[in-house]
Amino acid sequence: MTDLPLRRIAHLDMDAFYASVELLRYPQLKGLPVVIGGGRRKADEDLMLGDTSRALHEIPVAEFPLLRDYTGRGVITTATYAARQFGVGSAMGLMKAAQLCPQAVLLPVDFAQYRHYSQRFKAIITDIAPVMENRGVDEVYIDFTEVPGGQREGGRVLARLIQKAIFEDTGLTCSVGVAPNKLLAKMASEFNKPKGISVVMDEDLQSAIWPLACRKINGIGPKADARLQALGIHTIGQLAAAEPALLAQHFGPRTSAWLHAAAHGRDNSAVHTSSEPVSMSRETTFDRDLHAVRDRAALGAVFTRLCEQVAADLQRKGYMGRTIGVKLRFADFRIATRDHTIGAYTDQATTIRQAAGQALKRAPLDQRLRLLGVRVGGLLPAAEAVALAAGTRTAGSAATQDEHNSDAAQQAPLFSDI
Ligand code: DCP
Ligand code: MG
Repeated sequence: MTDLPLRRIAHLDMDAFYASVELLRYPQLKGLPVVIGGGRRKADEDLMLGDTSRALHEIPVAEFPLLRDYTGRGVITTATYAARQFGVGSAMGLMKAAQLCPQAVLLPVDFAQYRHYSQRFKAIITDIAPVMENRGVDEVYIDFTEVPGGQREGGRVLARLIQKAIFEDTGLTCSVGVAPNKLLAKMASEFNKPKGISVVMDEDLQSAIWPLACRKINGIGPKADARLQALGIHTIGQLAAAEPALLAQHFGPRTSAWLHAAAHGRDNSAVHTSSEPVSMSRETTFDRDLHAVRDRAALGAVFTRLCEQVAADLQRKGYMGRTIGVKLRFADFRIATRDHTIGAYTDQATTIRQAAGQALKRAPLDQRLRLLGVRVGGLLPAAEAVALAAGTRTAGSAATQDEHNSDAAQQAPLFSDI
């Protein structure tokens, strides 16, 4: 008899996502109360353009716009954990928040930036665990069941690996819940935020899930919750114990059956991989470990072929991308990834090869390599990418490209230089 692997489903949610992305640009704001909301205002323009000779991370904290100076009807999209201590959070009006935490720094939303990081962290996940369902800009479900290591410590080991890979590549943190299904995983990812991992097994239902409010079940909104409360049902445990006939009377046969199953932690829904690819990649494991300098001709040829294959994949499927990444696995099984973002979307092998070479220059190459991979991320359907280029190609993006291309400081001749 063969034992089927336990179904292990993860829900991963980024911590204070928009705010954390802003802190990558403005690390001087780390630890401070920061809220993100509203469009760009004059104060934000002044901040960015105040002194063009200095980098964003050099802007003194004292120059940032504060919540106390805000007037208008904008709402908070998110707040750093330091700001949440004052009771401010998502969906609250900025003026109301200003009363609770006037000293918070207020930054405008920059969706393009959040989308970029969203694609990036998702590409890292699918590199490690390919069955991933997109749930929005900052959350995904991942099927750990068949992934090597996905069963270890109930999924904790793989969750830790993914957290680490995302942090090393982006500087962003996330929280992960691993459970027998999506329903429980979604609840579990909140248990230890931020930077948390929570593992829930079937036998934890009573202790970990039943004390929670019914609202924690994804699918029970404020209206259903109010009706449950009216019946004296506040916790998931109470919902589990409720008479099915009573629930059916108030919610109808379908919903009541679902409520009953959910309260017992039952959910069979599949992890749906998205139809829109986040990235495309090709990789090769070598027959014997290769050295970046001594085997550079062989490695250079493989590298070029991988770029050609990814380019062909992109062209065949009709996508273009602008974040070109390399993945290395060393003789000791460590993995390193490096990205290089170029000014314009591409599906061309030579452009990919050039950018991948730049990414590779920043990777440690002192050890023998077992595996080499090339990835193109930040994908758009080719038609959209072309339209975007026609409409918005600016001096700015051309400059970015030049800057990157002139950055070819040569050291030891590595295969990236071939
Ligand atoms: N968001 C928004 N408006 C809301 C809620 C969220 O614009 N009412 C945006 C901003 C968040 C992002 O979506 O950064 C992700 O939402 P989350 O609920 O996951 O919140 P955070 O990631 O900010 O914080 P947490 O650490 O609690 O997940
Ligand atoms: Mg989040």
